[in-house]
Amino acid sequence: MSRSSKVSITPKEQSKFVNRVEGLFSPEQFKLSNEDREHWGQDWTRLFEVAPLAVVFPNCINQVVELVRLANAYDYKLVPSGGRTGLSGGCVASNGEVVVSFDRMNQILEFNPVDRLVHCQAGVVTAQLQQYAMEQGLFYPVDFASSGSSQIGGNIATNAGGIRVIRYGLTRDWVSGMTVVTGNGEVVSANKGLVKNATGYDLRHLFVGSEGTLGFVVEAQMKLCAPPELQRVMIACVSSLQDLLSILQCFQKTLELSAFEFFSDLAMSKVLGHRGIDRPLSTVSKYYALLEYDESMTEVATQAFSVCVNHGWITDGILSQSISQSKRLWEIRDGITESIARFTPYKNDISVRISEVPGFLDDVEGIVKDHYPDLEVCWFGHIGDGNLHLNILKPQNVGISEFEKRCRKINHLLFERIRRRGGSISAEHGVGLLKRDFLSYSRSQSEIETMRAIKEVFDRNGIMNPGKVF
Ligand code: 2HG
Ligand code: ZN
Repeated sequence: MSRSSKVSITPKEQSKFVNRVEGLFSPEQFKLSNEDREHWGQDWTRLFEVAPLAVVFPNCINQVVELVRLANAYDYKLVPSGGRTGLSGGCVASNGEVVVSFDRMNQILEFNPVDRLVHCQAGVVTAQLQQYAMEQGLFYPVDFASSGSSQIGGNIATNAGGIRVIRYGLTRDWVSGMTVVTGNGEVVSANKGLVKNATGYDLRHLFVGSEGTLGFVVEAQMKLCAPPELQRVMIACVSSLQDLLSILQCFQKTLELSAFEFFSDLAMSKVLGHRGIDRPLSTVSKYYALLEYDESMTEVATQAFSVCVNHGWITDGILSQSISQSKRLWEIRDGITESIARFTPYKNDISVRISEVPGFLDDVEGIVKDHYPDLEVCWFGHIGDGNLHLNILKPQNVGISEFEKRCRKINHLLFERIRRRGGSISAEHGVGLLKRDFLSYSRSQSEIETMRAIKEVFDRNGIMNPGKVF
């Protein structure tokens, strides 16, 4: 287990569970070993104890329904498990829960070229959908570093964002319909792929981002769009965080960006070291911005680049000349999470309105200087969406609990600033376990009570991913 667990799972409890599921699932559809429970019972966070009772692999909607019924009857708590690439403990099972893995519900069921809709099971991997879209001459634009493992069900459950939100929006914008098995064991088909549907509450949007606390997404109809033209990638050297928004505005005046990302030199150095790659440009800068746009806009982009240089906002830069060079430049941004994973980072995934970004970066910079002077702090994020990822790296000689305690203390200061600016304590990773105790910084008491009331409607016995979000 990644952290020694206080919850002990006895073989007796496990065999009782096996007796109850035996008629519903074949023996290869559940796993009980320590190794398997550890593997499927956690996400990419390494801060929590992992102690599920068992892991179950349903292969159809009916089996999910049966499992939910069984859980209601015997008070088993269920934790969904997709690609397990989450970063807030949203699918960590630390309390004897049954993990429900969607690995075997990984089929693309149907494609309708007129509707441009792909009907798929929850366990379809993001890259699989992207590849399938390409084979149809179309495009699935939601993309992130974890697209090779993350699953559509998990993306929906967390309303995953990623690197192209600035142009294409979030997962929410690409879900045209979905089927959910609620905590009460009912099968809900929300919206059914309609473009227009004005028949009351759109339950689809309630399930998006609900982190499996209301029900488990089992199928979805995902929209595709026309592919963009070839993209160009630029990395620009930026000396001050405050200049980032000026650069963004300058480029956006004349062209549409597909991505506007930033990262610090520390973030870049970690990737270069971890992957053994060379610096893309000789100039060393405190920060870098990565911009992506249509190739036909190269001249316009070069003009915007010159304007930024003249203002002193950009000091140097590199522009990709080929597809492979674009990939190499993206590799630096995409490789950050993986490269810092061994430092057990404490993650902050925070956001404000774009217009608030400069003041907000000032706030965060001040807090980091005052409270983390002795720690490595890795800055990066989707600053074009107002979303900052702040990773505090754990020094080797400090224990996880002590480190976490310290980070949580400082969270209060950080989150108070976010509250004052009307921002969010979780922009895209979700609340999960990591941000649960801080929810009130972003949501009012009455909002939280409303969410609890909604949970009761769909999950009257509280069996779906309990302890997550609130
Ligand atoms: C990204 O933008 C992901 O790469 C992960 O949201 C961010 O590791 C993180 O903090
Ligand atoms: Zn991100």
